[in-house]
Amino acid sequence: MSVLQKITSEDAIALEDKHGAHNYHPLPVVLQKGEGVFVWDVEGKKYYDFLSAYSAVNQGHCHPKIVKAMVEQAQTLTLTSRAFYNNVLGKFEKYATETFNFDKLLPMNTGAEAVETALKLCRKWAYEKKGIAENQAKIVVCENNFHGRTTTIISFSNDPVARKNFGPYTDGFIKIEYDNLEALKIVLENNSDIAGFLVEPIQGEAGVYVPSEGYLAGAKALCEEFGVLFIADEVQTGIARTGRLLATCGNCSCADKHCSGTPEVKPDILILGKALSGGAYPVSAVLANDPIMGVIKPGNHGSTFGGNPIAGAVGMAALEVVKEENLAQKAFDLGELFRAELSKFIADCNIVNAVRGKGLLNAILINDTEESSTAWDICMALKENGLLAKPTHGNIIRFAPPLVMNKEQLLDCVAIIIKTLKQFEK
Ligand code: IF1
Repeated sequence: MSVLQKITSEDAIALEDKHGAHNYHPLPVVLQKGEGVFVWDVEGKKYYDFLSAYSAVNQGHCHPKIVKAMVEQAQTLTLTSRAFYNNVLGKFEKYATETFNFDKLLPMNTGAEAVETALKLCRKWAYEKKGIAENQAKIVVCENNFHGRTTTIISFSNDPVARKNFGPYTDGFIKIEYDNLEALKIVLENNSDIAGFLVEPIQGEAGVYVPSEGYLAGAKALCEEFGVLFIADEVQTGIARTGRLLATCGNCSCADKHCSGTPEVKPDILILGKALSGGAYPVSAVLANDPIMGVIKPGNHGSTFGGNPIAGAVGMAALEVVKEENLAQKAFDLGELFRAELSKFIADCNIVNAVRGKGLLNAILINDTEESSTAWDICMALKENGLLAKPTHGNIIRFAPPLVMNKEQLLDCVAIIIKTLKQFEK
């Protein structure tokens, strides 16, 4: 069967069911085309994409600038491995380190790989710079975190579905409550072998939990006080998704109102992925300054595809799009509008308890139990009404459209969402 051969949704689903591992439970829609904020299924039905591949497609599906960069590089040189230099990686590293204001970048492919890289970097820095005894370094993480699916990462997850029966687990992690500075202070005061604090600026998978104003700045200050590395996982919140270039507000044009003067919280280690490529290709990266990244020597870390020419070309194009189309400001403005419009509806409805988020990373809390199928049923009805979204946990639906959406399209989506929610009013 050639990939160009037409296939029905039913057949496509049956093929995956028969031949594919069942590690996902997708919404029953089979997509075959994407352009900007829209996707089409194999029967030709058009949808607004309100998930953006979990915030990887911030620049919109098949952005012409990104696709052009990918095709041209793919027709020239795809992969050299790092056994040799290539003519693209250095340019990408320069562009990205200047964009995010760090000395060095270590290129990887997936978000989880970048998180693993950051953990290794933090530990090595702890032994060689902070002087923690070998194999004693601890890294503090937060309850209800999501940082990927590798064995080490799920070792510090408290999601039983992601963790159970994948042991034995990697040691060296201490879990504390998210958005609780006192909990972080206590653990730092009572442990001299803490190497770092790994945190999501907004907990995405946990249900788009936005921490209290000042939490990130307070956590960074505690890390500085105790000589601990502040590690920001911006795989999902980065690249303009939350209305700023980074949710930790790294080096963006802070003159714009979208920054609203929020203090910059510069991480010691920054983790990027997903929209670093605009969803066209797996590109992730870890950024840090020389006193930290300098502990990495030849042979310490790497990957076959990490830093390949296509990744570099796509990464540069994806970041150029963010700047040229002012996507941080767009996400800020459209996010304000989205939450304002939904809040008006929520005030008088009984099916939704709240809307929360920053920029265009938002979620609604459905007025039903986590175990109920209501959030799923609402997403199925949204699909029928031409908009694709998916619950994160039980009764929470995440809404994260591409940042290239315009105001008319956003208001159209708000109307679809409200019309659909009304179908479920009790
Ligand atoms: C799935 C959601 C989950 C991430 C953060 C690292 C990674 C992710 C903050 C790893 C990945 C994806 C993975 C995907 C669903 C989605 C996700 F939160 F975005 F919705 F799972 F929680 N740090 N998030 O969000 O990056 O290795 O996937 O490139 O695994 O089901 P990755």
